[in-house]
Amino acid sequence: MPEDKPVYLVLSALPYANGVKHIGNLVGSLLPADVYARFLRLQGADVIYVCGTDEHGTTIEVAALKAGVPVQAFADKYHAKQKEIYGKWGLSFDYFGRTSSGENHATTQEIFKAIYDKGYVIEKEMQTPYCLFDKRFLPDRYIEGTCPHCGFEGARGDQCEKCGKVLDPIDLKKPHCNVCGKSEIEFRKTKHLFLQLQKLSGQLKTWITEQEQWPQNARNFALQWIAQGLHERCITRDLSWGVKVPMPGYEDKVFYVWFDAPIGYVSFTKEWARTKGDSALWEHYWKNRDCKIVNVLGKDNLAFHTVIWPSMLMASGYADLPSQVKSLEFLNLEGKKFSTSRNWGINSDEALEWFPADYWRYYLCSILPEQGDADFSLHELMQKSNKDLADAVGNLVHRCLSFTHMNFEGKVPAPGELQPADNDFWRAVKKQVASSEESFYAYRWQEALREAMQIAHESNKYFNDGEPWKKVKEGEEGKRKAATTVFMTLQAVRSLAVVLQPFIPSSSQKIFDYLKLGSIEGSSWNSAAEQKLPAGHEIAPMAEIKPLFTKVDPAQLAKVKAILEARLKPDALGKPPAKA
Ligand code: B3M
Ligand code: ZN
Repeated sequence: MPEDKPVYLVLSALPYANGVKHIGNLVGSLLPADVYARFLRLQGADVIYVCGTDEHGTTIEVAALKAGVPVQAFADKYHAKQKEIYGKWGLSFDYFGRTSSGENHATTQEIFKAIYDKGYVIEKEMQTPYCLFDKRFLPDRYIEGTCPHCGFEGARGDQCEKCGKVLDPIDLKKPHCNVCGKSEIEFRKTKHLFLQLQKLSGQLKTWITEQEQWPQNARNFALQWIAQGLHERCITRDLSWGVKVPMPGYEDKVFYVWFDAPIGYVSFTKEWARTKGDSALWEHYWKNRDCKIVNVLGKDNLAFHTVIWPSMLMASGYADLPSQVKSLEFLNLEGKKFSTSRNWGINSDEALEWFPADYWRYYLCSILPEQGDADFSLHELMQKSNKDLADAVGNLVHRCLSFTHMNFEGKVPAPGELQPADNDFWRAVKKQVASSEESFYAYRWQEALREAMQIAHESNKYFNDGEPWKKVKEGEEGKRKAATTVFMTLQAVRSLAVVLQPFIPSSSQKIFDYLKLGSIEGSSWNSAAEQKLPAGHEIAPMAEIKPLFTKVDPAQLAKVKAILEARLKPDALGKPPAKA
């Protein structure tokens, strides 16, 4: 690999293999990570995008229990299913692994030993909830109760889903067993292992303070938590499904899911390296000061990515710390929070039955919750698909290409002498290519999309103002002017395809097909600022040039809305759902 390429490792939070994920989950990590990875590839960076399913922990166990399926079979099913769905969304993973892999088990034990040997782990007796009815310990999701911080009634033993605070089961008010539903719980003493976060407090604080490139919410969250005082965190559980603890006396325990899950990032990179026939290649991303490790995740996962995982890396010295923790806020659906328990959401598989992936990708990126929570509205999805995709992009491409067929035999015409308006136009295109790039590197990806889309607006305006359909009828001079307008617009169409590729990859590829330019993945971002189509270049035959997007109609929308509302359950707090 050439030395001078910038090196990136893009990681999106690992979705639990507990079912099919809803689009709120996608927009919070998988999709933005994909967009960034695609952008970096166009930049010519040495980048890999790594993800996989998070398969341990009581989230999966409880879901499997409720489905009446053995947990291994359950995880197999949803790993495969999710992988298939993400393929349809156009998520371009270089590797999509599973935390239940042998590699992840081995790497987790290795990292644990390193942390242990360096003196950051202690063994303590701990009061652990035990269900007298089921005769079993109740770690994490097996116990639920009221959050002591925000009062949310469905808080789990390890974390409150609502306020994001990390919890211990003993903190829960009014706890009940999630298997039998009873409150016959007593706390029993057992031995557990604890990571001594407090020992790393100073080092963490210094490091986080230096991370000025992190989003505000990530940095503030971490610094506030440290300021409140870090305590040791239990890293083992009384379960059998998970990574075994390599210590005598721990035969009946496994590591806490959040201990082995982030280690999956490393293990998957190792597994990817092996598929490349070079098992040491993982170190090029994980033990390389020049590599930027970019984590993309929802704000509910901040605690683990800003403090706990970095502290595991610091304590073990096993691999480099992340450079960026790009945290996304939440997505609401029609004004209400996505909720699996209330059945309020759009699943990633059904979404694609309703509209093509690029419509979702475009709309979701256009409201990417970077600065605060975003509201997903079906009406707005329709409006943006119709106005931005169908009108601005689709029409531009179709008009310009069919005009090329009708007047220039399907070939890029040779331009006449450029006029100030033509030069201004190209300057504007170049400016948008540059500002979109700048927004990408500043981690403002919603803005990057807006900047890229601006090329479509500029191009439509330029084409309209040029009135080539009139000019062609105005003799030789007019025809030359029309040729210039078409030449320039075709260049801009190509540029537009490139800068939109991270967001709507399959539509961008179609534009390249129409322009007979081959695979768009082989092009570069920088080429979007250049006029790459030579005069005389032949485009695809008119019969192959189909409209890129079809308009979403209100009836179709109403159907989707009815489906969603029909299955909404009363919310967990017992209140009937508000009418949308
Ligand atoms: N599976 C939580 C989630 O899906 C968890 C993320 C793990 S990232 C290492 O929201
Ligand atoms: Zn019970």
